[in-house]
Amino acid sequence: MIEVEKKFRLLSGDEDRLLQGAVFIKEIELRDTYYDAADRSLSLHDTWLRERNGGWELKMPLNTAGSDQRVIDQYRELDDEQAIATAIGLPGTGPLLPRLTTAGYSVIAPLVTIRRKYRRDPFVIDIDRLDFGYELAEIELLVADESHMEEATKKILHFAETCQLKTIPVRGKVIEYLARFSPTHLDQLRAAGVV
Ligand code: V4E
Repeated sequence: MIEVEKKFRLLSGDEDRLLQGAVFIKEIELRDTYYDAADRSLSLHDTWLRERNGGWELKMPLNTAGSDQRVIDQYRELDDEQAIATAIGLPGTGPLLPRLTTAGYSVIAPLVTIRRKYRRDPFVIDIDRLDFGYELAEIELLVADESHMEEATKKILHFAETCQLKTIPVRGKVIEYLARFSPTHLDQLRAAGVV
């Protein structure tokens, strides 16, 4: 199964409309620590390495379209430490963190998110609240394979429209963190066409 997902900013009244008839599933805390190489070579290739609640995850872009094509947020994800090390060209073996440190990687964004998860069939809706005062909704749909992704994207956008959500460009949580706390890094991402 592939998860097709799209993020939305929540303006006044949006959350109530989005969650009308939705069933609350659970609330979780996500502790994400994002890392990048000293030359920012991961993020400048729209590649994102994080430790989430103790496990490692790498997100790499599926399509190579520019940021103006960002209709849906689709990434390939790895969660095996050795597979991640191979993908980012990290030498050696063993646990990732000491190898990253040796290679000059450092933390670029520490994020704490409270995520509330709901089901409003056939969609799953995440409401994310960050510790630094940012809020996002994510609408997700599971599809069997890539041939259904376009149809799923249309369904998500249509559903969002019926909830009167604005499909304005949305900064993901990391991008918002960099905008507030590392503006020079954000400028580099803009110059590279990642944002
Ligand atoms: C993909 C990405 C980043 C990594 C974080 O991904 P995101 O989907 O925001 O995290 P989260 O916590 O919702 O993941 P989930 O729990 O669903 O696995 S950081 C930046 N990006 C891409 C990106 C971009 N290139 N440009 C803009 C404006 N926003 C985001």
